[in-house]
Amino acid sequence: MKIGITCYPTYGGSGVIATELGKALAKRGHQIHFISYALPFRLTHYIENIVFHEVELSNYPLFEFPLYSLALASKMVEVATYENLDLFHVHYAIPHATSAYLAKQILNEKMDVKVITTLHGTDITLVGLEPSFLSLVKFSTEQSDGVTAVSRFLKEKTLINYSIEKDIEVVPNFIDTEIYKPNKDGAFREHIAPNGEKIIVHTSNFRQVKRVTDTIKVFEQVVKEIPSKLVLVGDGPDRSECERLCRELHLCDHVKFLGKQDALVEILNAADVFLIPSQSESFGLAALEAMACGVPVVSSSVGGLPELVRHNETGYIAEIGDISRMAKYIVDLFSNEKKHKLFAENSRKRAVENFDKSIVVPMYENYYKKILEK
Ligand code: GMT
Repeated sequence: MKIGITCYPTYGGSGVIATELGKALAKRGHQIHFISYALPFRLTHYIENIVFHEVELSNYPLFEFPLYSLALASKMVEVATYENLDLFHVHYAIPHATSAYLAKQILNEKMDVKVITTLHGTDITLVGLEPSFLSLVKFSTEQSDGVTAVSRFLKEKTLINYSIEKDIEVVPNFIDTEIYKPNKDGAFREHIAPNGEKIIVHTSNFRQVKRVTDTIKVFEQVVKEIPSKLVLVGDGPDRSECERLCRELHLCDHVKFLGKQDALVEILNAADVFLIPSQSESFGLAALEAMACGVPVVSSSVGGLPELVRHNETGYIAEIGDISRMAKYIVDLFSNEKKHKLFAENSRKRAVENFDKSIVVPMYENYYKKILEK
């Protein structure tokens, strides 16, 4: 198949999934054309069957605001025409599904290019619900030839919040469990916890929905019981507030802010627990990455997290903001080696058996076939 993939290239789980999907499909012989404003950050080297098309923005003085959605639609038309695309697969509805709709209409007389939209999270649960976007997201989703959502939760939210009557296919996030795998050889653990302390890791983009301050409040309770360290990976709007909170709680010696990091597998492998207390999380790719490395997850009970984390089997789930319960669960895991080992093994097993790319990529491939046959 000849597939145009559009995603946010520089940031976030939707871009990761889109890029890894494109790479996996290219290896399976499909022709992949990434169409975006920058090279997806996971496209680090040349891969046969992958071409990148940059959307260039005009800086004509009259356009005070960049016309990205329109420039993207134009580029989609160009790539579909000259590369003879079968379909556009767009990740994150805003504005990608709308640009794809426009491109499809423009191409309509010449060719029938199908549009598949993958809903990832805040495109539906947050940004899309803003009054200025709601009808646009509803329309663009309804007009897509196919729609996938990354969890049952997100599918239900889409159908209810936007009053949409449409078949939405649930295709979960996936991971390469050959790359994200247990490996306890790294030097990171000793560096962070030289006296054998336990390690809690959290990775996110430090937006409000991630409730990163909760990780610090949970840690404050854990460290009172068990010598431990908290490692925070990533950056974003709430980082300063988190650093301030650490100072206020006198935790600076125990909390390490690493900022954005590439060596995630090594960091995750040093973790004893991964903590994700989000306010909203349609799937939780970060938690899956940890599980694949054999790290039990303590999470909030929101969104798609309960579809990933098995309570009392691969980790624990608590209500949003229930700091004490999350701390209690972590202390429980830190003080019970046998249980920790079992949860770690269960986590790895669940990642391999349900969310490995060899299982999920064919789900997308089959869905493409189904939509193309329509
Ligand atoms: O929706 C977002 O906040 C952005 C998006 C992204 O690009 O990172 O994250 C969502 O998509 C990921 C990949 O499907 C999911 O694993 C995340 O759970 C989801 N984030 C939220 O729902 C907050």
